[in-house]
Amino acid sequence: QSLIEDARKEREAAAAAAAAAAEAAETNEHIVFEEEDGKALLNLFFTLRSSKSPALSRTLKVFETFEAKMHHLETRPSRKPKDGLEDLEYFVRCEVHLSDVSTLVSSLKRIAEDVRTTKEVKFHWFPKKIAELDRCHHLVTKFDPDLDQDHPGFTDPVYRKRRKQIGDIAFKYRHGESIPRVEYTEEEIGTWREVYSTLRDLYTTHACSEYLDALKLLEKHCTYSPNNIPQLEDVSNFLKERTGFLLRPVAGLLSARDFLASLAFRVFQCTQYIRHASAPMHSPEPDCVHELLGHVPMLADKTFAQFSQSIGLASLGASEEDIEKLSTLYWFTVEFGLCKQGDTLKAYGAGLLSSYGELVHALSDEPEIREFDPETVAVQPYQDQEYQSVYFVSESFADAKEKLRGYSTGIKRPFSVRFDPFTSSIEVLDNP
Ligand code: HBI
Ligand code: NLE
Ligand code: FE
Repeated sequence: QSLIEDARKEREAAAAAAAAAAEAAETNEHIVFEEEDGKALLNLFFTLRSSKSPALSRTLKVFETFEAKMHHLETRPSRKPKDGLEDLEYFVRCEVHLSDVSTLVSSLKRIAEDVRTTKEVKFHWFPKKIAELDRCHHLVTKFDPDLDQDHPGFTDPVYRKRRKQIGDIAFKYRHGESIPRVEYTEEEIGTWREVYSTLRDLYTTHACSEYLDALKLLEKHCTYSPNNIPQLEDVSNFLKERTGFLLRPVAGLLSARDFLASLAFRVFQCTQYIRHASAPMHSPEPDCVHELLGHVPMLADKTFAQFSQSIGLASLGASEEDIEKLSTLYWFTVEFGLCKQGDTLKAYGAGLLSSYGELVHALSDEPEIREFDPETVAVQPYQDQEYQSVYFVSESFADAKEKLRGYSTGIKRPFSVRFDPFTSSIEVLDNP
């Protein structure tokens, strides 16, 4: 238990250091980030003791500091006076930057008593320029070899150290830089070789034709082979020429919001470490095998690239509920999708194409197979530990793309977005 606690502290310290570094980098950056953030509507209830003057002016100073836009301020004598003094109860409704909410509330707690709050998110911040993806770095701790006792690397200190080392590349990375190369060890290349050779044999019968075409090109032009783990920088340059997609390194699982936002810019967030040598055939978390063998060949297909970007664009500034639905759609298409080819079923989902075990399972007669329909898929429950029990089939990527377009127009947002490929930025149009 204390091991977990230590690991957690270490990770928090690393995250704080990374945030500080990011801030320092931001001020030196030639691209100036606009001071922008999502907005929250905050309801605050608190009591100011009259024995503690000048409590009111100090309180107002807090609101001023955080540039809170006051919508309402109301006060009344407290109904439970203490020490015979007339305390005042306050109700404030104001609009503040989403990222300031917790600091504002804790500042207020130092002055006022009985502080109670409720919050409504007005809208979520989202990146408008490709360089702002540097701010989409919120990791979720799931399947973490430092924290999860079931992770095959949990009891392997060498593996955990290696993960930190490779993760550091991602923490330090900024948009526009070339992706540092990793010199993989013999053991790591051994893991890659095992997965690559087993999967390579299966692809002929199990992978869709778009995938097979792209894999051939990657083998010819991009150092894909059983004996070499391709470098993200080389693969990124390859994809850039094919579909304009870029890769950027990431240290692990990102929040769904941040992950999907990058797709809007045709940027794919890629892990650079490899799965533990003891579990080559299936990993519940992404690793470079999953990114390079699962995602990359599909991202080289024009229609699939458009499909991926559309999910990203639909996610920008969306509500929590819509992000959840889009994540689920992403899960059952980009990760675990099947498609028809002639009269056979083939895999195009990256989670299938990078897992020998699940690829065979998905195309056996065990799982349930249903037709892809965005409305139903968006609310289909799923788990991310084991093989899926249901998969969805699309007629083609063009068909899936059209259906998704229909679904996306039903998502309610107070604005619409358009990607400008000349500047790699998002134009926001306010809806009347
Ligand atoms: N983060 N690094 C990374 N890779 C993923 O594939 C990924 C992610 N975060 C969320 C996510 N996938 C999906 O669960 C969807 O929610 C988008
Ligand atoms: N299960 C996949 C694999 O083993 O490669 C990874 C899935 C990541 C969502
Ligand atoms: Fe993935």
